[in-house]
Amino acid sequence: MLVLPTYCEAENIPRFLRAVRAAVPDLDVIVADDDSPDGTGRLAEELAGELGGIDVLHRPGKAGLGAAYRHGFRVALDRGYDVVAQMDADFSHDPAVLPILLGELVKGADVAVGSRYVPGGSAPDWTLLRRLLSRWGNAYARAMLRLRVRDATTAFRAYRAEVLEAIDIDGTRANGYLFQIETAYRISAVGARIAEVPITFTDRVAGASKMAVVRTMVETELRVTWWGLSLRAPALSGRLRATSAGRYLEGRIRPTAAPPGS
Ligand SMILES: Nc1nc2c(ncn2[C@@H]2O[C@H](COP(=O)(O)OP(=O)(O)OP(=O)(O)O)[C@@H](O)[C@H]2O)c(=O)[nH]1
Ligand SMILES: [Mg+2]
Repeated sequence: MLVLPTYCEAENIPRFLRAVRAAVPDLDVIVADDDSPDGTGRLAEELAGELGGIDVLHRPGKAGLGAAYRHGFRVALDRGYDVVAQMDADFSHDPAVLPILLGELVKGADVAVGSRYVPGGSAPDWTLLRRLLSRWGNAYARAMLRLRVRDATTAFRAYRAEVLEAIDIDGTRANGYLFQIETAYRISAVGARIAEVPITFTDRVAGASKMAVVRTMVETELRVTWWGLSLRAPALSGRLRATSAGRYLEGRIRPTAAPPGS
């Protein structure tokens, strides 16, 4: 089962679903759409009627890709699928790589991730600044959280279902891009066997980016620092958790305005 969160992907979704079907004909798909005003959900329904094996979750409104993934993963797990994959629906991830990720699970991995930061992987369309920020963010998260994966922010992954249950996927809190780091942290902590497959991450083919880069970076580093502190000094973080700053860092209270792309 492949879970695809979508928000305003009308320009991509028909071609994308066909490309997924062509890459792995027997892979079922869940589209988790947050009531995209551009009609992505309706288009996905049309494709579902035509191609079969596609379900569309019509979520009530934009709640962040983490929330959409949690929902889609839970539906896939409840339906008893052994393998649950995830990817962006904007062609940043090449559907032709799906068979390679799934193949890693057949070879014995618990999780396979499409990685920009192993030999052969890259993000050629990014500016030098964005590349440096992503590299640095990944290195920082890796050191702080003792991650066993080089690309902790990639959203191109395949999981064995047991692993999603083992990491308590329903108990994750992040709604935005941090969701990928939160899950990378959890799979590292439970000792999952992780395979990293090089990918070329290309910029979206069509449609607008929903990522506010600087805001996302700052929020991400704050949370990573907090989790790192909780890992190393549980007593101190336990005391901090009682304060409002601690509750914010814990993800229990949201900043006043929901950040774009969260
Ligand atoms: N359901 C849902 N999907 C979302 C939301 N935000 C983003 N997505 C989807 O999540 C995937 C990845 O997010 P992106 O929006 O591609 O990130 P982006 O805006 O393309 O940023 P860049 O690719 O880095 O430029 C895409 O398939 C989006 O449509 C959301 O709030 N809800
Ligand atoms: Mg994208």
